Amino acid sequence: MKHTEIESKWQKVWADKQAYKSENNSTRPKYYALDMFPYPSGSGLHMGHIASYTPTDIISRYKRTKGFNVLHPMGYDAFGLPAEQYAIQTGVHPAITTEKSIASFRATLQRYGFSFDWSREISTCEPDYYKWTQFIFLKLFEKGLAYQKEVPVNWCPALKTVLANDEVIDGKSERGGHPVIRVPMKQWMLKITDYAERLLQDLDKIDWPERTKEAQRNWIGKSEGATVRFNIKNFPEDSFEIFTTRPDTIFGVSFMVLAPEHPLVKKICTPDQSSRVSDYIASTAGKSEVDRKANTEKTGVFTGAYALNPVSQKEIPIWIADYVMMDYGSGAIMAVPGHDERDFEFAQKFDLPVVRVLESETDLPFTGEGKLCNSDFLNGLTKTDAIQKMFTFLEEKNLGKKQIQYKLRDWLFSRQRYWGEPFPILQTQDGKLQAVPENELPVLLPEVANYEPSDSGEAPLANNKEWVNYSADLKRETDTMPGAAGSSWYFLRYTDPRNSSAPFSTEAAQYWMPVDLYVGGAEHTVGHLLYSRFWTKVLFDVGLSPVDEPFQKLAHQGMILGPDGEKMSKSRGNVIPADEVAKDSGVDALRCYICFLGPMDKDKPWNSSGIDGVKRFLDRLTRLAINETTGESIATDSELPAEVEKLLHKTIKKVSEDIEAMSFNTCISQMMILVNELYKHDCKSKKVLLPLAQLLQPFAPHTAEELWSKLGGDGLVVTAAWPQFKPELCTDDTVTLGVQVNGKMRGTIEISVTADEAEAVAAAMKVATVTSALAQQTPTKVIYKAGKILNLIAPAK
Ligand code: ANZ
Repeated sequence: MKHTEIESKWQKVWADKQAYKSENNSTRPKYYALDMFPYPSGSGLHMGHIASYTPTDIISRYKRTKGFNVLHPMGYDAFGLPAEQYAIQTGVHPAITTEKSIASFRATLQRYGFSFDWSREISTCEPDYYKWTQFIFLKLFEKGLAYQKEVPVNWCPALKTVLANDEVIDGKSERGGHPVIRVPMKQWMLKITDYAERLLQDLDKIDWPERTKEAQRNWIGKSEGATVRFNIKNFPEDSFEIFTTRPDTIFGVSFMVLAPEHPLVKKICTPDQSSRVSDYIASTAGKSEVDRKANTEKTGVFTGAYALNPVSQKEIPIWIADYVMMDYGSGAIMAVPGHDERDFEFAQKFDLPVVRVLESETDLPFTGEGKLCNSDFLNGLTKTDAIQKMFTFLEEKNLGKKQIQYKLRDWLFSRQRYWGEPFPILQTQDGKLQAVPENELPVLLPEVANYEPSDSGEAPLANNKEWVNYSADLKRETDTMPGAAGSSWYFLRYTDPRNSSAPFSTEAAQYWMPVDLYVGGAEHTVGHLLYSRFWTKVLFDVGLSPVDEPFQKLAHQGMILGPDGEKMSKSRGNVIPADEVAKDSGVDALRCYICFLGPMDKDKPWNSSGIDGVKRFLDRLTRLAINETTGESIATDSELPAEVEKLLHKTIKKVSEDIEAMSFNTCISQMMILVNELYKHDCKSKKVLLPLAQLLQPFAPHTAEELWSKLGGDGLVVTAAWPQFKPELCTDDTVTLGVQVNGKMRGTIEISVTADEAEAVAAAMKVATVTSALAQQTPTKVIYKAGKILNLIAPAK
């Protein structure tokens, strides 16, 4: 039979028998294997999807046969920009485009035979799903974790929407690469910063790739330092705080820098500096955060005002510069050009004094460890001791205090777009916000005549006046939620996807959570993977989620590159269409080949001839069991040759262990070795072919099921209990044994672990170094322990 026929035949059987259905009320141990659900785009499923969904599918299939109740769901992250962009261009409602894409994705995923429990399929754009996204938003709102604020946002004029920091890459929008500028706008924000410390600490509880944890740690960016208050000369009423991680360097401060947006700037700036200051503020206003942080030439202007160093009482000029950010620390710094690179560059450019306060062999700026100098009571102390001493000093003198700072910003949560969840929020005429009553959820996404957002940033929903006017004195919020809203809790919904009275039941979540294995791209590290952790913690705090970490184990799949070793892209013309490969060689060959390419987490180039090798392996195995022309079984019931039996058990052991370790390429090669051995012995016995079909099942389920049924296996191979290996058959056949003569090592022999004494001695007598040590004598005594030691005793001559 052709592979396409075999595939559809078994897919139908699996579906009819609900072979992959997971049960909510089960006494079996559970296993939850999750894929990052796809965005159903018009361009369909590609190699990257298959490469990402194959590992979890292998593990799910394996765990099922190991007796686990496996939850392996699939759904669609269905709100988002592309469907909306398409709607703007064509007038087709995003719901229609999305539905079409979903239908095509579903059909493709089913054609690939992934073992999803389709009864749990969800889509974030369906009202019965986003009702609960809105419900969770209201929980955040009630807890004060969702608030509106006028903030400088990343505004993308081309897309006419604001973007979150993780959606902006090098000053350009992640989608489309359009320029992004900073403008102040009233936005919904989520207080993820309240959770910074827990998000950081709890990384220690989860089994994630170290580099991903480290990237989250850096994004959260915890700094321990101090705030220090500086008075301003001639402004006895005013003072300002700075944040520093290096209070030890306070004697090295030679100027102060305020962020251009700092509220004191206009007040303290002297008349003669006023126009320069205003010009500078105007020139930096539109600059993106990324540009301001970029290591370009420093800019800034003097305000004309002076601060007083609270420790030395020296007068220090106050400057403004855009390398100081308003939304970090206090929006102001004490500049220590001797020991900070940015301050040093600034001092060089504007000819400001550079003072050394730490000893070093090298020139300034020096940012390493050293002893303090030119620093009065700190002189001679190490940096660490000096920092501690300053903490105490500042607190005692009431000049400052210890402070912990995080780089993490609150999550910008509104979009001026159409295709997203409406906020369940009403506004009174005097601007007060209130929740839509819970029994009115979902707030359905209304129809609008025009999907296009306006240049002023007003969202398309504002066009539907009837919808906006909730009542005579209440108006609806017209922004929508960002794409990451629906994906921040979908893993919880899968546990109880048809619940209509709650986002999920506590019992269901209690049973299934946390996710045991989550596989997806590392590009989501500081977006989705952080947001999901945050929402789970909030849901935990309000008593809805039983866990405060959603994903116990995370793995990233590497990219499958084009045959040229470059990322597959249409413009490079190196795209290998998964569909065509599946059509030509079969889904199973494609799955196995993806595994065979190399370690799952590595990027690896596609090799077009390699797929044929894997296909040959599957065909060769099939030919051992099934007559190609008649389709009948040709397998025998004969006993296995000892070598074959041993290799079978070794293969069971290795495949079991390697699947657990997600080392799939080595599983495939081990099975190839076994098949070669079967050909060598012309062995077609069911005693090896049946368990081999079982081992193959997670990787090549259709081929395995066909083999299993032709060989007369019981029930379905996808649910048959995983084969056991006999440990005693898995030991190595031969060992290298040291041969001693009168207790002295004289040589080595390769010998079977079970060889008896006579065999061992005979082998030793063939080793020249041994016979010469014996000086042609026959040993009078032999000490032999199989696999361990051989000592030949002969009277000394
Ligand atoms: C004096 C100093 C001396 C500093 C020195 C560093 C080295 P992290 O580790 O990233 O937290 N800083 C504080 N607030 C800032 C802001 N809003 N914009 C830009 N820079 C700011 O960095 C903390 C250091 O970054 C602080 O410590 C401050 O410079 C600067 F030898 O204070 B430091």
